[in-house]
Amino acid sequence: MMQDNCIFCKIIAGDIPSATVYEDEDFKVIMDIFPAARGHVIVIPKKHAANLYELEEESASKALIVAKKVAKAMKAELGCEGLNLLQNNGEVAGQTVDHFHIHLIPRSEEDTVNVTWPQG
Ligand code: DGP
Repeated sequence: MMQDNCIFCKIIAGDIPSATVYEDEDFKVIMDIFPAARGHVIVIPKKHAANLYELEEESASKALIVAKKVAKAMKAELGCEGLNLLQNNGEVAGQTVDHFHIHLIPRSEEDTVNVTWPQG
C-alpha cells in the first residue's frame, strides 16, 4: 500500500509532519507547502496511486466528495469568493509528486494567483 520514496505516503504514515485540515479513513487533506494562495490545500488518498490513470474508481469518487466537503468549509472559514480545483498528471502537466492529489486553491478579487489557462 505504501510506496517507497513517496513523500505523500510518508506524510500519511506520519513519518513527515504536515498541517492536516481534514482526515478520514481513506483521505488526508493538508496545507500545501508551496501555497499558490492563502489557504491552498491538497486532497490526498491514503492508498497510493501515482496519478488519475492509476486511481481506483472508488478513490476517484471519494476524492471529489472530500474536495467538496473541504471546499465548503474553506468558503465558510476563509470567506474566499471562489476556488480552483487543480489536478496534474505527468511531468509535462506539472506533476511534481507522483501520488495522486487534488489542489484546492481559494480565490479572491485581490489575489495574484497565476493559473495558466488558454484564454479563448
Ligand atoms: P503537483 O505539482 O501537482 O504534483 O503538486 C505537488 C504539491 O505538493 C506542490 O504544490 C507542493 C506540495 N508538496 C510537496 N512536498 C510537500 C511536503 O512535504 N509537504 C506538503 N505539505 N506539501 C508538499
